[in-house]
Amino acid sequence: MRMRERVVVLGPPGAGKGTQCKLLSAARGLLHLSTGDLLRAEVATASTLGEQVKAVLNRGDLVSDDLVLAIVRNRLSMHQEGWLLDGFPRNSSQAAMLDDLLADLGQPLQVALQLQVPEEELVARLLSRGRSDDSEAVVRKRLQIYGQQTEPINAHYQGRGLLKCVDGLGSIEEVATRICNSLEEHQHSQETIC
Ligand code: B4P
Repeated sequence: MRMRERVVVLGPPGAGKGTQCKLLSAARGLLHLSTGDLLRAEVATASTLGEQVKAVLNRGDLVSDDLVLAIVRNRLSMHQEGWLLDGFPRNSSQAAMLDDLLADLGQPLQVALQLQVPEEELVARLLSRGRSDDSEAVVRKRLQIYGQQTEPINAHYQGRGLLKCVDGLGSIEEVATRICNSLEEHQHSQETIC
């Protein structure tokens, strides 16, 4: 059962999605699919596409839906076991595309985990991370885009009874424990309903 967990991890930039997905994928044997990591890997190849992606990341904008969907479709169609989607979907059109893709693949989503962290803590974490797209102006812009485009998709999952909110403040280990408890609780409630 565990090997087939299919989870979307949501939350603002700096909430710790990447940090927690790495731990969770190792602990539960799940594929960790981070659209941010895959985009940064494309930038590292210095291809023409990579140069275009780099300019978008450095502005703090979102990369085009079609490009991100192509990346996700390619990876998920090769992987029938459990997975964690980290950083996707990022807006309502990506959420609708993901619904269609998962219906096509016969891999229904089981849970959407939302990591919650106050804005000033997010800014502090991202500025101390020091990635090339983490200047204060870019971080503020990413948070603004998150509020406008990404946060509204929580309602998409809440309406289907799939949203679980987890407090992302505290040590990395404390947050990881909360996430595991939340997944177990969700799984138990689904089994009870079935
Ligand atoms: P992502 O790579 O998804 O990264 P993120 O949102 O910046 O950070 P994350 O939440 O993963 O935080 P992390 O664990 O690193 O996105 C980067 C860019 O890629 C986007 O801005 C966008 O341009 C593009 N992109 C990605 N997906 C896209 C999509 N679907 N569509 C279009 N564009 C897309 O943690 C942050 C820091 O906090 C780290 O330094 C970490 O060590 C620290 N930290 C983590 N947990 C902590 C804790 N509990 N306490 C203290 N510090 C903690």
